[in-house]
This record gives sequence, structure tokens and C-alpha cells, in this order.
Amino acid sequence: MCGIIGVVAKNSVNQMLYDGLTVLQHRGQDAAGIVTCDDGRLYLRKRNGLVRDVFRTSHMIQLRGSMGIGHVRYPTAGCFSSAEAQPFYVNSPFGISLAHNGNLTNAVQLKNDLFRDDRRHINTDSDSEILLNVFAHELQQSNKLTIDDSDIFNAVRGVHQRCKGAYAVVVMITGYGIVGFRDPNGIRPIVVGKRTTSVGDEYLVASESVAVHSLGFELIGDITPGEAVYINVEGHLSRQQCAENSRLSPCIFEHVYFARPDSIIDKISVYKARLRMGEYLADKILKVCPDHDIDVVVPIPDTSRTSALPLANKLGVVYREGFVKNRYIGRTFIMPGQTQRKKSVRQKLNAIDLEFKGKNVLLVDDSIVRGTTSKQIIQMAREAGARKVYFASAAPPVRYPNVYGIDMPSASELVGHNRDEKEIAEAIGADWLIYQDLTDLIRAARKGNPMIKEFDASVFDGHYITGDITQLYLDGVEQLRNDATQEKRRETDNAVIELHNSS
Ligand code: PIN
Repeated sequence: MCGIIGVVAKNSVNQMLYDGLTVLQHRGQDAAGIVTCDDGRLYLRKRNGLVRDVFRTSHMIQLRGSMGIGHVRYPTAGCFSSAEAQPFYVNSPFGISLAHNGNLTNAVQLKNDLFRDDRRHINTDSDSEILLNVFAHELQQSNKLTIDDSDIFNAVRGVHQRCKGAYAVVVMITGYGIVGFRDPNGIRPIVVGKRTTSVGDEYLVASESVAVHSLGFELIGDITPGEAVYINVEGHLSRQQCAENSRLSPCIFEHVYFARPDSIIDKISVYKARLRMGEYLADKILKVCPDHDIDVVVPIPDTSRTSALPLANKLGVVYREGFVKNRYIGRTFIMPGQTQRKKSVRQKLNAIDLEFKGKNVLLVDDSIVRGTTSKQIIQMAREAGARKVYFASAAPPVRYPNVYGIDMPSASELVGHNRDEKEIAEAIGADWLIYQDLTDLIRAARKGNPMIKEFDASVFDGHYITGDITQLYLDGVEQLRNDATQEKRRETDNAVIELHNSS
């Protein structure tokens, strides 16, 4: 998962892009980047790390201009080095920079085509570089020295014809403006905002509406599936549908966990969707277990709080914050000879024993993915003195890998893969486990916008809406994710050795 932003303003955009990326930081903490454009020149800063660590005052001063785009990246398979941080840049035609959230499912084919047919070299494993080169090639087809709106929309049309998968994209064309577009299934979110100033209109394109509001812009709305929005340097906006067959099938996992609750995606309030998830899950508990003996409902912070409260209310059971999260979790220092270890859940969460002692506790989480965290938390609840530990997941079992840009483990690492609910309960050590039904999860999201006919819920039902996902592709994903993990381990070890040698 990644966060993207683009701004065309009347004054410097560096601070706005920085602030926007900070509110989108939950979408990716692995790398950050900003490129701005001033007087036909581009200024770029991108590195691995959090927004606050990547940009120092000295970098910000360099990011000149009243137009720019930015990106925060989640670690995705194959993308670990700073060279693969976004935005990416190509110098022809015009100088184009691009930042992208999603995943192209025909990246291998495209890379081949770009080399053989378009004579373009791809220098990284990032599919954003592929997307950028496809866009650049398509724009080049206009064969003009000066381009207009229709040339840009035609280029997006070309991208839709060639690229498959999920993509929400911001592109900056040097000297022209910014383009935002979304794949024909509208899997990943992207919105547009506007601000009117005394010197004219300013526009913003971002992954989530929270960036629009927090920067003092007004939300115009979502970019629709297959649509492109072009804002030129003068601050004029034009938009056009650029795909032949578009339909809205947004990713339901945004509502489960990824998006901020204060965002509105495809007209659905993420916050309200999560409240409904809690209510519907309570209805299910009351139906399958009317004589339950739950004494207390405890959310696992943070996301599940929004669902856990209405869930407790509907059950008529007290809601208690039994876990405290450390907001200042420090970094793990790699010492020579050591491989980086993951921080344990215990360093992030601590139980308040008195909320557990002698009680039957229902822990609520937004989802169960690997089940490793859930297992440790259940153990912590027992150590805090709980009599019985029940577990409720506001989402259905995650059983299939994600191929649309969500950083999920491979199938074999999912606790829900090839296990029924009883086996999952055993694996995570719960006395009882209850999952949201998929129909209820969809109902919870859809109530916010009944016009949506279908969601991408592939991680729950294995139905990949782009229709191009074969078992062979999934096997490849499994292989890549495993290889990528190995590769990352090797890189860490090499970094440690280097550190050792240089000190
Ligand atoms: C928690 C978000 N949420 C917690 C992410 C854990 C699955 N995990 C998905 C539960 S927060 S596990 O919002 O970041 O606080 O099943 O893989 O162990």
C-alpha cells in the first residue's frame, strides 16, 4: 500500500506536500519522496524512511515551485532499496514524474513490451517505473512539441488499454500540470480537492480525503474508475473518462483497516463503515451464541476501537481499554553480527491486568492475517488473568493473497489459508473465535453508498475482479514474496557487515 499526493498551487507546495504525506503516512512507512517543478526544472528528494526522517529543512528549501507530487511507500515484494522509492522520472517526452499506489498484474508482459516494442529500459523491479514508461510512451504517440488536454487524456486511454491490475496514479508533466487517474475497476482510492484563493484556484489530488481536509481544501470527490483529471499550471481543471469498460469495484480492505477512519472513500465514511462492522458482528454473536458469558469487550488498538464500541453496546457488555499502545516505539538498532528482529507485540502493547483478572474477555481486532499478533495478544490476556479469552474479527477470514497493491503475506503465511474457523481458533489459542460474515462486511461498507454494486474482496473470497489472475500468477507471487523476504534478510546482513567493516 502506498499514499500519493499531487498539488498545483499559486505559491510553494513543498510544505503542503510534506504535510499531506504526513497524514497519509499510515499508507506506507517504508520510503517517502517529493518532486516539485519550478520554471521547467525538477527538484527531487526520496529516501527510505518516514516522512519526518526523509525531509530535513535543507531538503525542503530545495523543493522549489508551485506544483509537485509526493509518495509514501509500503514495503512491497521486490522493492527495498532507496532507488525504488517514488516518484519516478523519465526525461522524454517533456519530463514526466509519476507516483503510484497499486500493483500491475501484467507487469512482466509490459516490461517485455516496453523493451521490445517501445525501446524503453526499466531499471528497477518497481511496476511504477513500468507504468511511467507506458504513460510516457503513450504521450509520445501524439508526436507534438506542444500538447493539450486531449493528448494527455489519450495517453491515459493508452495506459488503460495496456495496463492490468490496480492503480491510482499522479503524474506531473514538466511545464504542463498534474494528472490523476484511476484504474477502470476503481480498486485503489484517489480523490480531488479544491481551494479558492485571491489569486486563483488551487487543486490537490490524493489517496485519501483526509489529506484534502487537513490541508484546508474542499473535497470535490473521487476520481471515478477509468477517469483522468488534469490540472494545468494555470489552475484549470479538466476531466475525462478514458476507459472503455469501467465499473466501480473498490477494495474493501481500505474500510477494514488501511484507510484512516476520518476519510471518505467513494462516498463511504470509513468511520461509519467500521461502526456498522461492530454492530453487525454483535448481531451475529447474539444469533450464534445468545447465552454468551462475555464480561468485557476489549479492543486491540487502534483500528478495531471504532467497531468494538458499538459491538459492546449492542451486546450490552462493558467496553474497556485493556491494552495500552506505546506511541513512541523506538527503532531497532542493528548491531554487528545480528540480524534485525521484529519488535515483539509486548513492546508495543501492554495489558492493564485489572481489566482481565477473572473475566471472560472478548478481544476485538479489525482482522486476522498471519495470526501471529493475535496469538501473542491472547497469551498476554491470559497472563493478565483472563478466565476465558474469546476473539472477534471485524473482517472475515483472510484466506487469499492480495494482488492489488496491499502488502499481504503469501497464502502459505496466512493463518486462514486452508484452515477452518475451529482450526484458526486453535492456531491462535482462542477459547472461541468469531468472524464477520463477508455479506455483513459488504453490507457495512455498501450502506454508505448503495450505488456500489461490487467490492474487491479477493483476500476473503479468492475472486479477483480483474479476471486475469491464474494459479500460475499466484504461485509466482508466493515465490516472489518468499524470495523477497530472503533477499531482504541478505541485504540487512550485508548492511551489517558493511557497518562492521567501516567502523
Ligand atoms: C492494527 C491493524 N490491524 C491489526 C492490522 C494481525 C493482523 N492485524 C492487521 C491486526 S493498527 S495478525 O490499526 O495498526 O493498530 O493476524 O497478522 O497477527
